[in-house]
Amino acid sequence: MPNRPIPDDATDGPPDLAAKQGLHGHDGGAFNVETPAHLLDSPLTPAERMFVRNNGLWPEGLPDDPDDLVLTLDGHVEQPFALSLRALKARFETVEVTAVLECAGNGRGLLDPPVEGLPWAGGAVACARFGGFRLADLLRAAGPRPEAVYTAHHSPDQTETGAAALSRGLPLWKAASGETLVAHAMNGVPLPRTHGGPLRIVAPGFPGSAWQKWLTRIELRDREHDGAKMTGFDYRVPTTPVTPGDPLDDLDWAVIEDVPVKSLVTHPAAGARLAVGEAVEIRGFAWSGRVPVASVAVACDGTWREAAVEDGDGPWAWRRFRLTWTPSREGPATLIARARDAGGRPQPLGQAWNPRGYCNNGCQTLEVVVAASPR
Ligand SMILES: Nc1nc2c(c(=O)[nH]1)N[C@H]1C(S)=C(S)[C@@H](COP(=O)(O)O)O[C@H]1N2
Ligand SMILES: [Mo]
Repeated sequence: MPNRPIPDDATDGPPDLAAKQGLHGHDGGAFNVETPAHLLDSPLTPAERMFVRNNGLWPEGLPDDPDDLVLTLDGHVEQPFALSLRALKARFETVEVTAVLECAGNGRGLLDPPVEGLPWAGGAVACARFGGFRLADLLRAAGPRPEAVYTAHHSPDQTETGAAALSRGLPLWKAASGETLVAHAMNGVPLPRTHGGPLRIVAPGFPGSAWQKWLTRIELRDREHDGAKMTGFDYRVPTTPVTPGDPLDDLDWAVIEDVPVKSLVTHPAAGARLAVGEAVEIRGFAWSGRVPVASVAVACDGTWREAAVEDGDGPWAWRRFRLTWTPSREGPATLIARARDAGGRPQPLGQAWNPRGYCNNGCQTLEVVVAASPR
């Protein structure tokens, strides 16, 4: 399906696409939309406000009844199996994890010099409560052989030339971690088709590319997976610092297995009109990968102040930060949020440039306008 304007009825797309109102669409052959920051102002992002990242066309051939979906687990295992979602629900416990889903390319569009790839401005991020089976439980049932070190995830979505759109995997340590799910629910309802239903991988702390949608097969491998968008420069970063113009082939590239600390102001909105002497709550969310968020500071019109940071819904959820600011002078003003992780690493004040534009956690800069007196 070409990326046309978001349809206002569901006749030609997955049933929940119709609700994607207020999101910003990107050009290209696949359906990709992102969320303006002010629409992300709730601890759990509703499905209708969640960004969509498709590397290919919508999948075909998935069953109408999600419970009829068959998931195969094979490869380097003792007991391969193929079970319907109905049978999986009967056999495996469903647990819930609240986690941040962020495209590795989020913020790429802010890089200078620009790099190839979807120019996400910063809204390819969301936080939701996922329900599903622990991948660890499925793996235990299949019995990985000693040589198994990596999973490979397979789905029916294809590019326009008929190749697999994306087939990513996880190192076994992450696949077998308790937070990694094969999810069939989101925010208390069956996982919407738009977001990978009937089944998707949820890999908290890994970039969205690892969260395989429309999952039909998990294969255990004795080496790192080499499926679509796993090799070359895709979803990889150079292991050493790089400057624009460096020849890419000379660099050592590693799969992204963590995300750096980051924050987003969700209120006020960019361009909001504030007033001298009138207090405004500045709030948003901070998140990170393996190393937890420690603190958030916000520069309000040039002065840095610490925000209060609330606990998230578990270790993989984003954390609300708040700060009250009373503008004291008229004119344009800049708000900059800067989170720091428990290892003492702050978000860079500039950009985190790399050749493919992944994991740009540079501080968001928000312009507002302060008027002379209350409206
Ligand atoms: N099968 C499949 N899974 C996929 C993708 C895809 O194109 N095909 N895109 C990945 C990428 S790059 C991201 S960022 C997330 C986006 O998830 P969402 O569309 O639910 O927001 O899905 C991941 N899973
Ligand atoms: Mo992504």
